[in-house]
Amino acid sequence: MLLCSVAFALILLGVPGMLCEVKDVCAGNAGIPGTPGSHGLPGRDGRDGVKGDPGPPGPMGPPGGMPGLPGRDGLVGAPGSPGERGDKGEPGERGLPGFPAYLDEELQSTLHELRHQIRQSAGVLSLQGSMVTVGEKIFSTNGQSVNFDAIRETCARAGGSIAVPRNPEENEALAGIVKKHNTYAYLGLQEGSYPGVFQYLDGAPLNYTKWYPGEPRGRGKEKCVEMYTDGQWNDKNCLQYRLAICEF
Ligand code: MMA
Ligand code: CA
Repeated sequence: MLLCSVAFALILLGVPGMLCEVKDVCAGNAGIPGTPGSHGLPGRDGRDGVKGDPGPPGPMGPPGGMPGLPGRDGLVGAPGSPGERGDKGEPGERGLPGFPAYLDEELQSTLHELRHQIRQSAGVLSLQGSMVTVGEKIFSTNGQSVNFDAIRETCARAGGSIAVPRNPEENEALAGIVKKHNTYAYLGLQEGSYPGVFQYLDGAPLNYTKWYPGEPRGRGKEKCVEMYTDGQWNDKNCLQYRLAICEF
């Protein structure tokens, strides 16, 4: 139809060589497609896309501005080590008079019990012969024989000191122990700075002696004193094994 219309128009325009009768319209083959036209104008902006992720932090800015205010106080620290002991204070005022001890029933019954227990202990020890009481003094032996220094050590450990008779009664009591063990004992005496002059271990001079006739005759060579089984004394070197008797 379009072709016919074009041909008809050409006839009407009187184009030479193009003679066609209206009845005999012919249809040719399609021509080669033309070249693409030029780009059209840019379209309008599309709608906004969805919001993107936040970007990375930016670099630190240059220093500037005034320093900030100080922060709050920190937590309390651990306690320090104790200081040195101070000087002793003045004694306090004297307190009111106390309750009289004889009216304190609990105290009295404790004392009664202690006296009873001490009496029992002393009784058992004296029956064993391991304790001899003379006046305020108690002599006791462990039955062992050792040298002078070892006896002093043993007695000191026990809270006493090596036995030494200070009067005839004490000498007799000690002699009884020596005789019973049939072993000489060292006494708590020693030779002082002058040969033949003996003293108590604290350096005090003797106020009682019971030397065997002719003793002491070690003349500086025998600095200790032993008791024979008859209770008499002999100066002797300190390295013999002698019965350990202590006094308390
Ligand atoms: C021993 C010794 C002395 C003591 C005399 C007594 C020989 O020495 O025990 O101390 O004086 O005997 O004869
Ligand atoms: Ca002697």
